[in-house]
Amino acid sequence: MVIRQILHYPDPRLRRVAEAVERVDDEIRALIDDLADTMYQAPGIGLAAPQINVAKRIIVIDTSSTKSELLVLVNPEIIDRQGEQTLEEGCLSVPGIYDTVTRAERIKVRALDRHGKLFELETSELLATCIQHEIDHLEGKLFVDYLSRLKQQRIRKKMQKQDRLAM
Ligand code: GNR
Ligand code: NI
Repeated sequence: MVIRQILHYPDPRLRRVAEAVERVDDEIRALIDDLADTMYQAPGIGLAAPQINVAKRIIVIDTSSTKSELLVLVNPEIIDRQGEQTLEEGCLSVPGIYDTVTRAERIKVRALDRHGKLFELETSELLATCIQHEIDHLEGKLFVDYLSRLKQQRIRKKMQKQDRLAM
């Protein structure tokens, strides 16, 4: 078990565009395990490598109620999107903040699994939103970017104060 530290908004390291994984080897699998351990411990339903300060295109997700269905996506790509849905989101990098975001309702995603095998997944509802939220992290994007400038300003101040007090 390796629990890694999760970066908090407005840390500029969350803004980097992550690099594609060239080969899914043991080192990448160890990183996937750390991501999963850190996600479950938080607890959260998803985590992207940039959130633990690793600029690689890797995400883990588990939206099951039993926390027993780990989904690993390496180099994920959304190849089809349909409709719109608005759900309330939170983010482990913006703790304590929740707000609604409108995203595609149904997506088809292509990715590599933990063995480097290509697979495709068609999904909707919370899992579709979560995958889009995590892929945004790989692009240096956060859910707060979809909120008004005023809300973003308030959130930034609140987070800076929280993290100052925590130090
Ligand atoms: O734990 C999380 N919950 C969540 C709820 C609604 C939409 C997206 C998410 S992802 C978030 C964990 C996280 O920050 N992943 O990047
Ligand atoms: Ni997040």
